[in-house]
Amino acid sequence: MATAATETEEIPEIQHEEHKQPPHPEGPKQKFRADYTAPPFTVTTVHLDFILGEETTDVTAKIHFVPNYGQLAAGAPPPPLVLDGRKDIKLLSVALGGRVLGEGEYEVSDKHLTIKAPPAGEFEAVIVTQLRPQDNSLLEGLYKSSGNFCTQCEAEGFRGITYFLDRPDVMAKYTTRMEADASLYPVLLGNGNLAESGQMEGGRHYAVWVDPYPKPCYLFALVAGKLAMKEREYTTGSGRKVALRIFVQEGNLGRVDHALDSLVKSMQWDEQVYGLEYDLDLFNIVAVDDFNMGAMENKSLNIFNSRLVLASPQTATDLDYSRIEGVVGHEYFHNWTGNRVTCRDWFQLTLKEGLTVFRDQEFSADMNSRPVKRIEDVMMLRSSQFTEDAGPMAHPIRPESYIKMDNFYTVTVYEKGSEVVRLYHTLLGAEGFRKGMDLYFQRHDGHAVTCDDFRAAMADANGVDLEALGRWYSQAGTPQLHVTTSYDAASRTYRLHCKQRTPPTPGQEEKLPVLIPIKMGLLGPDGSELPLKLQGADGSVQDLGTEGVLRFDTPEATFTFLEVPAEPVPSLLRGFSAPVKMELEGQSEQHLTFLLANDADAFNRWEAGQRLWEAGQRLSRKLLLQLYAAAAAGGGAHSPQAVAERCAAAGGVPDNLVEAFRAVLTDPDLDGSFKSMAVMLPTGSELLDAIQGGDPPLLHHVRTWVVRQLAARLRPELEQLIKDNDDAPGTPYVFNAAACARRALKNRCLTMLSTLEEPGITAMLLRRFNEAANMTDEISALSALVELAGPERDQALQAFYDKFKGEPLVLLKWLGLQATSNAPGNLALVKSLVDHEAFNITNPNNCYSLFLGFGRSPVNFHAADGSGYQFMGDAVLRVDGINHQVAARMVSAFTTWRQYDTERQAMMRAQLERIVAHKGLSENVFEIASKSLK
Ligand code: B3K
Ligand code: ZN
Repeated sequence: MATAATETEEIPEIQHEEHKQPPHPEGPKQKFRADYTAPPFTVTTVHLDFILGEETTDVTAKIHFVPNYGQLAAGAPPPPLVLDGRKDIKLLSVALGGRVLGEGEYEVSDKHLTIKAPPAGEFEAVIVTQLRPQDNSLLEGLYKSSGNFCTQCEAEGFRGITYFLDRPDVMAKYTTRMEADASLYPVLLGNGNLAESGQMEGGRHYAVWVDPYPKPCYLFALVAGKLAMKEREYTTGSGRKVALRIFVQEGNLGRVDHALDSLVKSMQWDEQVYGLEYDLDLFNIVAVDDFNMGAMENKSLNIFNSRLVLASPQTATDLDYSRIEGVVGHEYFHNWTGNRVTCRDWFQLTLKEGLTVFRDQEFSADMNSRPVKRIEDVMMLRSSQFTEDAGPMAHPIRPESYIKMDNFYTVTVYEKGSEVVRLYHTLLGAEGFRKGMDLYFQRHDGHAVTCDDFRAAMADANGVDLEALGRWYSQAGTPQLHVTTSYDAASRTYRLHCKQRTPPTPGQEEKLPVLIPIKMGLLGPDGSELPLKLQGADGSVQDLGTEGVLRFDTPEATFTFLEVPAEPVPSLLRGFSAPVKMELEGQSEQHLTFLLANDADAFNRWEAGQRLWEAGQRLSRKLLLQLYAAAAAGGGAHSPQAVAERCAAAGGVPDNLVEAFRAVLTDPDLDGSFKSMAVMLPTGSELLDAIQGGDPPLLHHVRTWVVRQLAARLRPELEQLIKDNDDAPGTPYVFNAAACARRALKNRCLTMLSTLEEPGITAMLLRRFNEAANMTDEISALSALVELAGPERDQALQAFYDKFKGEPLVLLKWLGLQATSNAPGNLALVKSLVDHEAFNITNPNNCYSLFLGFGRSPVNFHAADGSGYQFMGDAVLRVDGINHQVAARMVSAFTTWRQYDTERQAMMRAQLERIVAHKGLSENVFEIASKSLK
């Protein structure tokens, strides 16, 4: 690779569209939500004709334009028609009203086709473009995956197919004709219904698909290839028969049943809960190996990353099974929340994504264990979204600006967006929420709308004012809720004093209070729920029953409850009723134990357990930080041995911490999934939050040492739990909450024991690895072995590779495990994997497993000599030359650079600067890297 110096140029400034004249007219530009204007033209129909070929693919787009620019002044010509495009598409011709335009009548640039003088009134344009899908490594627009043609158009990929008004508020009816070689591409799929198909001369064939529903171009899709199919029939509540078809590569047909089952369950659930039926006779899912993200909800032709379709007990883990169920549901639910009602502009993305994540979370909760699902979602929110909200990329769920929209498919827009939808549900109740949804569809079916329209539908359907929820859409940052309580025995009055504050985030120094619905109850001394008599501002008394939702929307407020017979134990923020960080002052260990035993709300029972455990965790965190300080104070080499000696000299692990772990592990009333989560030490990133200028490898060694001490002292309990949760030989794999809990707990115990690095335990792991009856157990044993030095590690990795050589999805796990390993000097292995026959740098899943996996290794990514950073910086630039979206995700490994010690900060910063200065950098990577540096 050439040196940075020869490849650099001045760091370009971000240009503000319409706000500043850019030096490079088509360079990186910020787009602002406030600048939205309706399109000057709309489109009613689009006829696309694809001649799919091995060298080139020609696309003829017949587009019917309708003026939307309003009344023209007398004699004034219509405005120019500016269509979006991409530099890798070749314009062959453009005709208006049947007349081919001459060169002076239009202009083509890297990003646009401008028709200078369109006719007044409606007109038809015929645009012919030529594409080379086989060279399209961006995987946006039309491209090839495993020899098959497929598309990805959200957010702005359609402009890579033809010149168009590529924005979601332009909705049209599409007809797609495609022709291709019949033996290479026997399956031809499009949106809507198959209207016609037939054979042609020269061994070619064609198909015409007609989609009766108007849609934005980001929902357009096409697939042509050699695919096997499995079908099931579904009958909707009103009697419509729908063919459900999943298309996969030949040989994978035996692995689609779980996805098909999940689809049927999703369809039934949407009918039961929202009264929403599917609206066509056909629903297709196609699995492709090369895909930038998880899946895409194209109208009636969902395209999925194959890792979210294919599952068998031998190749997929419990986590894979549960993700497939959730994502199949998510994409199906988009048919109404996203497709029938879509977004006016991309700033409104959370309108469809936040709402659809909420719907898929509720679906999974109904299919499995509701409390466990809620706990998992909240854990994820706290670990990823709260971090994003506190870092340089913090943005509101409805962002105010972006350079590349693809960078805003974030945990904030999706997961926090879902929490905001949940606020409506909490405030209005299930029935009120359903009324709101009904009105939303009644008003907006077939239209492209905004988050404000959603809020208005919810408010109007229920006759309530929901303006106060507006700030959740415009403010970034996680609100902090601080609660103190007081009880006056004489007047039998109980008060909750609440304060809120949202911390400043980049570009948003001042914050205003948000509406926080606090779902709550009060528990009497015997554990029963007390009646809630809330005093109003005017002195009136509101009877809330035994559970109420307090509306807290000011900087401070006091909620007063009357006729409270004795000081109660409060149960606040039930079900995690708002995405905030709550601190309840004076919440004692006794209160937590009492809530754990008595709270009527299952989530809060777990939360009490967590907080109780957090008391232990605080203890362990304190311990870890103390040991970290002791190990760091020694200076010099930070080898695992040196760290162990210093930690032992600093006092080791105290008995009360060991007892806290023992109590959780041996409690017969606790669920296995809960136990497996509860015995985990705080994560490295959580701990780094509490350390000024942390040293990740050192922290890792301290943490590993503590786990080893715990494993040694809890060995009998761990061994007993493994025995209790092991399946008898020959037990068939089932995917359900109980079976997953057994596997989760058993495997957690095995992982803890593996840190002892005893020959007997290592041999036992190797035996379990060899004899594993399902992928969940097999990969768990392999992960533990990969962290150990010695022949068993290499033996197991080789055996796994030999066994799954022909299984690209399973090899992703193999790549990921090795990349993430903290084995000393593992970078050399990772570098060799880049050149391994199993690794394919043009495949996004491969890059995510290898490069993002490597970025998760505290030891090797954060190596003191900067070699890990240099490797990742090189990899970002190399991948950016292939696929911008994948490279942008990789660069996020550097965005937390301010958390680390001075030397690491300087080295990570230098990589970000090198990346930003790289000539020919994509806008995607430029946006993330430059924003992280600010
Ligand atoms: N809507 C797609 C995501 C598209 C991402 C574009 N970069 C999947 C989903 O959320 O359902
Ligand atoms: Zn989605």
